[in-house]
Amino acid sequence: MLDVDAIIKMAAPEERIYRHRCVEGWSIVVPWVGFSLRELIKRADPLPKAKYVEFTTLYDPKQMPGQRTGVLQWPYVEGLRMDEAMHPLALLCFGMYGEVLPNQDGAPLRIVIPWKYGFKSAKSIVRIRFTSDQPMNTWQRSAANEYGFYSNVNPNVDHPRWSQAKERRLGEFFKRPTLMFNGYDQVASLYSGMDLKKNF
Ligand SMILES: Nc1nc2c(c(=O)[nH]1)N[C@H]1C(S)=C(S)[C@@H](COP(=O)(O)O)O[C@H]1N2
Ligand SMILES: [Mo]
Repeated sequence: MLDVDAIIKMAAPEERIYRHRCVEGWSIVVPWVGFSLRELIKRADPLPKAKYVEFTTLYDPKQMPGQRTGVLQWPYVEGLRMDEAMHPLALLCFGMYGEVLPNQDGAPLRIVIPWKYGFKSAKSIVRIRFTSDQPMNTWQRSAANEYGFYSNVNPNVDHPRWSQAKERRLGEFFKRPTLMFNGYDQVASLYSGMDLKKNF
């Protein structure tokens, strides 16, 4: 067990300006505050059999009215493959716009995975666990044919109910083209040899 105050002191905070692309077709550019998730993982020193990281988030229907409904199975859970979580772009985040993270954006601690659809960027994390099997993330559990485990931003793989080729940047009128890996080509080697149409 590690206190959140101890976690955020593990490395120097950095401001990282990332594109954010929601699976539903909107996007935004956000200045986050945090440091690479790998800093925390290195401290935790996982066993070699740890192949994935699972993030469980806060279940508190008193504070979070959406959780009083059955739209999803709560708590919201997300997961990453270990090499994805160890990629320097994967951010452990506790602030935005130079301020402490607001509750609605995932206080006190969230992850930001800029090359994946926004739902992979779990907010208000209360538990991090290493696993040898691929974790079942909440959206995949709810509709596995629509939301995969990887969910890398990919303009060539449409959602079954809408195209992913374009996106609307909040505040803009015309749509702009969506970029492979949301423009973060640095991560491409994580997926070399994988069929990204199958592993969507
Ligand atoms: N715990 C939790 N994390 C979550 C979600 C959620 O419903 N619960 N929604 C996801 C989705 S779909 C998106 S697009 C981003 C939105 O982040 P923001 O609220 O900071 O804009 O959070 C993601 N993380
Ligand atoms: Mo989203």
